Amino acid sequence: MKSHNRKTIIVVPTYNEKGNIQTIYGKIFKAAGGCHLLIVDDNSPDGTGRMADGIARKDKRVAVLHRHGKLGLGSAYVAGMKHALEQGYQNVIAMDADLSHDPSNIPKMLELARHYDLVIGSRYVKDGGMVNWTARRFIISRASNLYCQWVLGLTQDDCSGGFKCYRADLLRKIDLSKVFSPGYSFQVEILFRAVRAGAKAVEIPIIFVNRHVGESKLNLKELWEFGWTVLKLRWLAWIGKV
Ligand SMILES: Nc1nc2c(ncn2[C@@H]2O[C@H](COP(=O)(O)OP(=O)(O)OP(=O)(O)O)[C@@H](O)[C@H]2O)c(=O)[nH]1
Ligand SMILES: [Mg+2]
Repeated sequence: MKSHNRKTIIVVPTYNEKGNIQTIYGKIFKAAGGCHLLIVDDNSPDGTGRMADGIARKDKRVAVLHRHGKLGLGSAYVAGMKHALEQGYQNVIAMDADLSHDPSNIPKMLELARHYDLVIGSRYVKDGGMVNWTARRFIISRASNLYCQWVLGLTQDDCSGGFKCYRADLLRKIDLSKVFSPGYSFQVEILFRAVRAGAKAVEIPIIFVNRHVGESKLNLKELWEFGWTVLKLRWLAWIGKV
């Protein structure tokens, strides 16, 4: 076990991921056996939470945070991050449960986390990319990235990705109780708040594989929320509240 692994918790939010949870669990610990895993489940109707409990009973490295209903991806991450800070972890890795993010990138992220506050798994740097995406999904992703780079002045190539490693020190500088995005726009909000907090960030290439199992929870409402969140963040920065 590498020593840095003992300091790391991987936060995986789940909603109806029963077809993926066992596989992602296996892959995470194959790549990073010394880490801990926190599954944040929002009372998934398909029983993902019960399956996660079964995994946690057999493996002491795993814990499950149950919430009463679908409260959104962003608030699930905030809950996971608060737990990580309370428990004294030094690194927090955020990743999806649907096998879109390959856990084999975790060791490289942890290596870089020794020098950077934020390591971003990026689809839009050299050698990064995506597999199995529809043209529509690609256009939505590219357009939303250009939009937040333009409005918020972000210089990262991938501003909306969810595979990241945060140093706990950085999360302490960001007041997590002020994060307001319940859903997918959380990704841009946390990136913006991290940059405003002076984070030293780096991007590493990842290949994002579109989910094979389960359903996407990304919908039109989430896209509208994304648009508004970016404008609200711009405004908050102008009045010095971020
Ligand atoms: N706890 C919790 N997890 C959620 C919620 N919404 C999404 N998730 C999880 O967050 C991760 C990302 O959600 P996805 O639906 O895969 O989002 P996406 O990757 O943008 O879209 P697709 O891959 O096309 O489905 C997955 O692990 C989901 O199960 C939620 O409201 N609560
Ligand atoms: Mg996904």
